[in-house]
Amino acid sequence: MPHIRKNPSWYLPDSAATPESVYTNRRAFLKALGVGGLMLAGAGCGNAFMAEEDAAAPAIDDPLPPYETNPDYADAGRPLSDIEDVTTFNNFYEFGLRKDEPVENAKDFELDPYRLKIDGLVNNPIELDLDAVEKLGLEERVYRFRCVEAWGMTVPWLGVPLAKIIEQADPKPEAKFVAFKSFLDPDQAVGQRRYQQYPWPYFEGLRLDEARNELTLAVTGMYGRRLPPQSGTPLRIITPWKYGYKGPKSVVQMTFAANQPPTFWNTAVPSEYKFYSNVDPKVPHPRWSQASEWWLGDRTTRHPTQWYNGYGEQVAHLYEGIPRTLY
Ligand SMILES: Nc1nc2c(c(=O)[nH]1)N[C@H]1C(S)=C(S)[C@@H](COP(=O)(O)O)O[C@H]1N2
Ligand SMILES: [Mo]
Repeated sequence: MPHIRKNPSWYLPDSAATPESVYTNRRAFLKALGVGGLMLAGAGCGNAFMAEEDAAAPAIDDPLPPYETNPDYADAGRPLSDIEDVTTFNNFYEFGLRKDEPVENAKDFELDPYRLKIDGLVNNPIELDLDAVEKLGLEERVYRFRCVEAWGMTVPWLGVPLAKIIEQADPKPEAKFVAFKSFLDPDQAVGQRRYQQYPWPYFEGLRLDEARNELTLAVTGMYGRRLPPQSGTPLRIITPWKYGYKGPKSVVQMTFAANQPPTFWNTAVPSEYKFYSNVDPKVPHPRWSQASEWWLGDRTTRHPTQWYNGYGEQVAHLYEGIPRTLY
């Protein structure tokens, strides 16, 4: 593995887990008992569904299938962000509005069993568990990431090109867009209980050619491990040329459609968040400039923001003839 790093704060060895977190996490609980799901099933106290459920439940310390770093995206031209910063400074409104809340409030969050449901205008509606997604070809790519709030980071993601997932579902010719839906579970997500003004669950959308672009990733891990809860376990979408909110976390459904789908932030604050949301230093947010940004770990040094976050070579052709201010 090319990136060797110290374990981040969210990675607790079993011996360090508190009794409380052990008992609220079914997987860790089974581990503490020294039994895996397969053994349980084999011992006759499980059924096929249980065995399957266990196989689908992701945990941070579950082994990943073998993967390689994509040589085209091995180097993002700037230093990797510190994993500690990336996993303690988060936007995940389901778990609180402050940047330091998701790491705490999502600690025990899991989607178990996990299925990515793919439906709408497709010839082959399917549900994929995490193994099925990763079998399509997991790879590592280092991408620049830019939040609309003018901060950035640089992350070694592990993911599958979304185009490979789309191929499995075989969209019909009428399909021109794809809508994504995040999980809905107010019992686990304090923000979904507390902030009723938001139209939960989180939802986003892309044009089909954007979704199929070589850059678009269905991400299941980062820094050589699976995604921790606060980073969008078990699967999130990453489109590095767009502002971060275009990439929903903890995605459970993808629906192909003929028309442009509504989005969470455009629905909540239409005057500030448009559908395209391409990174563009020349198009200011109504309340602040987008000309520069700071990177996690150093709030005081400003860096010039690049059009399409520097990915114009891969995506500029998608927007020929569309005025930048529509972004
Ligand atoms: N479901 C969901 N997805 C989400 C968000 C969210 O609040 N809920 N926030 C978005 C925003 S604004 C950003 S910048 C990134 C933040 O990802 P990070 O916390 O891993 O940096 O997630 C995006 N995806
Ligand atoms: Mo963001």
